[in-house]
Amino acid sequence: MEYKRSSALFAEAQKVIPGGVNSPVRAFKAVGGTPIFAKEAKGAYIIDEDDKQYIEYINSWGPMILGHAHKPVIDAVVEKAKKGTSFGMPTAIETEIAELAVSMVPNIDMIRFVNSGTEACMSAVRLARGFTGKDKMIKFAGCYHGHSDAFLIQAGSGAVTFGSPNSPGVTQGTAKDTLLARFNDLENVKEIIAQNEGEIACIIIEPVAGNMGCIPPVEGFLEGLRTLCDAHNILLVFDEVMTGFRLAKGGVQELLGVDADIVCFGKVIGGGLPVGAFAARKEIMEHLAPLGPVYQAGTLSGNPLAMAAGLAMLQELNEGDVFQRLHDKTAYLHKGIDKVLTEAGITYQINRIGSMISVHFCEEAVVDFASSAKGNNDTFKKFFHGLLDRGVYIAPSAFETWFLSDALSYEDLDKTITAIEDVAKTL
Ligand code: KE4
Repeated sequence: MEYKRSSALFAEAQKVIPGGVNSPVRAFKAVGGTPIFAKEAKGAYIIDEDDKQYIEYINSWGPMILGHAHKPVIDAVVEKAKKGTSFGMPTAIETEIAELAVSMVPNIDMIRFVNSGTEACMSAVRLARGFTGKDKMIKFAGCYHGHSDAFLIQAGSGAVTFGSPNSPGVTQGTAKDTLLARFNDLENVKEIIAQNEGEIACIIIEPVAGNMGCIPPVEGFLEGLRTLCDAHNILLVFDEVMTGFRLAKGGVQELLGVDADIVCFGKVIGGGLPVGAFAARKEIMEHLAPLGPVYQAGTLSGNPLAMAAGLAMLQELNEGDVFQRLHDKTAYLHKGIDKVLTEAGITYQINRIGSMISVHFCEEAVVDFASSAKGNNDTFKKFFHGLLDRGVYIAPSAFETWFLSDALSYEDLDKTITAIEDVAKTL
């Protein structure tokens, strides 16, 4: 398929922006080819600069849960913008969205808004370290918490390991405090805690992983982490940047009934504008400046336009049965993909929970990073480009999840399933 205008724009972009993008995953490196440039979007559809329309399953990597250019969100931002775009002063709308978020999510009394999921997770870990007085953190291979140094760590060899940086610029000094565990492997976590008794401030996890494909926790895994944290005075940090306000009103804590100590948000909470947040019970949040000694700040934190977008989004999600509709649509899509890939004799796995779903071209169940990495990427590349050419836009990497929006109709889902049926014949 010829993406003429996107190709020309990409060539220009690469002259002044590293890799031509402002976030690496947009560059199509994992699937090859030229990244398509978005011109506009409405509801369940994106239109690229070559005026080609796609049924889309990225939705800005999660935020567009109600569909693109959702009128109540747009109207709220436009109205707010007329009164100024930023003040660097407290505003009433920050309290309004804070009160609403706190009312929707279990176990949080207070919330601090920041400008990205990275900032939310980075600040949450600093807060956990400040609250506990301990330095180390456990994260899980394959979980992504943004690009802060402490998270860009790849395991060294051995089960119990000090991380080693997987990005230049991250120092060994930073890496030594990040311990890497295997997702869905409670024994491995127990081992790491035993090796570092008394030194671990927090365990940070995507309670439903979305950065190695979609990987739900196995039965008892999150509950086991909760028990371990209680026994060893470790804070459990749920990175719900993807899952917050997506899998349920109260996120994974509500959906799966496991309590976190600190919860991180992003994506949906900003309605598509740059917003992240972290939240916890009062005794933890009171350690934050200006109340307490743990410093955290941001010029544009609580920005009025971003708050207006987020508030309009949360208000709609707080009413009605959007989460059930999203669950039903995703189950319908799952069933349809199952049918056509099976009929085509393809070897595949599908992981799904709520409105998050991913397709993996491998034999065994995908339950952690190692099993996710066994997916056949050549097949995935053909799958991705085959769908793109047929007007269906899924995440340009096998290590991502698809995000459904409520703007998707069952006709859109049927068209998607038909496109997959067609592509399956070429795999
Ligand atoms: P941001 O700093 O990109 O807003 O959020 C970082 C982050 C934190 N936690 C989780 C669970 C996340 O998924 C993310 C960001 N997600 C990626 C998609 N896998 C954003 C896309 C991108 O990097 O451009």
